[in-house]
Amino acid sequence: MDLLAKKPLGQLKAEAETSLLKRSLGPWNLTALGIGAIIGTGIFVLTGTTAAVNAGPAIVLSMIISAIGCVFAGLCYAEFASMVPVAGSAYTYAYATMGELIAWIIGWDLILEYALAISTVAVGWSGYLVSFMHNLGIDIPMAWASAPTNLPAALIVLVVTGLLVIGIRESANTNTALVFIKIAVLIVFIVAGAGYVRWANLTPFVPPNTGHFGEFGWSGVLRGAGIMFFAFIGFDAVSTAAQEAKNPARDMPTGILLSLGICTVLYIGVAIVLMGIVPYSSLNVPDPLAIGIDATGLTWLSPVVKIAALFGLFSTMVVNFIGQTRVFFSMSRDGLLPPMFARVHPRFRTPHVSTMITGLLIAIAAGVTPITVLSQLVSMGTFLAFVLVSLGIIVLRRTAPDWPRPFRTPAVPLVPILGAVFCIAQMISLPHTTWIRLVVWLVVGLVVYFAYGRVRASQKRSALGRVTSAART
Ligand code: ALA
Repeated sequence: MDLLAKKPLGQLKAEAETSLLKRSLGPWNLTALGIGAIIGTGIFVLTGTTAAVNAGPAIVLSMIISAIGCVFAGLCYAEFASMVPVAGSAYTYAYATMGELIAWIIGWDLILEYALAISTVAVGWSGYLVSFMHNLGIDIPMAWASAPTNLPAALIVLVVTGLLVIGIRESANTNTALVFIKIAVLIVFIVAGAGYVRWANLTPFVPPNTGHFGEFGWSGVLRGAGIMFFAFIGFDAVSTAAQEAKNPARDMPTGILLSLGICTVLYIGVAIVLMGIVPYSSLNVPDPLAIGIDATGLTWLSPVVKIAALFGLFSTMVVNFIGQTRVFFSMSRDGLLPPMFARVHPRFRTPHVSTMITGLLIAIAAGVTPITVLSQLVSMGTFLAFVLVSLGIIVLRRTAPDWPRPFRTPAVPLVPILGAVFCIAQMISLPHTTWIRLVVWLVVGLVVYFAYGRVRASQKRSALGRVTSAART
């Protein structure tokens, strides 16, 4: 049946071998790529807003819950990435192993994960820009820098789009430099702020529930985990670069797990220090880390943190954008999206049409939507993709036991089950409105699939089949 049609392994290998992309990335480049995608608006903005509204100082526990779920899912991702080391992330793995419909759902979900994450990061960028300009004596009116007219957010997306069209992605070194800046600023924040932590700010560690689910208390901790999950999203972007990895079987799992581990340690450090420096209730602002630094009185550090945040968030957008265009490239090549998404510019060698269309939509979303709506929908969509990836590992151990697995997820089925359970628990903690938005998104996706992708993809498969059998005779 079409819905269960799988992409043949031979075709995947041929695509990997004929790829124009160079195999130049080692384990450190891949880890840097992961960190580049992970550290962003989550830690720079949501840590503060989520502590103020949902979890209080116990945001630290929220982060730990979220990180544990990510490690389980990351171990499953790593097995997939080593089995199917070609570009396209979870979408490609699913197409090779679980059939077209699940692949489509995951690919459609990844649009939420990557594209909408860029909008979210752009809103975070806008918050730090306003804050930095204030230091320079220029006050950008909030009416222009918040939904539904967040002009800096929309404009920065257009700048990133332009750079990607002309091919900024060539520079892995720039990414590595920006990653160092991001890591450095978080470490400086921890070290400089540690001396100003006051225990009074950290107690009560779990503020009492207000009577509403998700507003402090343990339900607040869980909802905090669901929201802070956004901060960890991105480690799977490593898997979109599988085709450029020198030794994907070994380096993909390393890149995924190491980037996740480094970010988790940094996040927990930042959260403890931030919660200790200022009362959590004062952090429902667009630039919480800056508020934390201002409270220490280290005036020289404040602009440094803001500039580093601006550069750091910029790089997060670039890396996620590249991930998005690669997923679109794979989906289009398979016939599930129109061919223009796989068109490559003759001179720039970038998927320029796909980049421009996506960039425009991302800019609009960034300009008109509040950060809470965006970030929660990104988390929700990504949770669903992670649940499918985790369960997929269990299914595949049964249906394709002989497929080579250079990296094996440990303790199957326990680890994938725990991955799915952690993700589902955090999904349940998110508000109903976010669920409704996810369902609407999925319904739109299914309409597109049944009206367009299913027919086109099956035509493409039979054309490929004819070519293959003609070649054999
Ligand atoms: N994890 C990324 C961020 O926090 C998406 O911005």
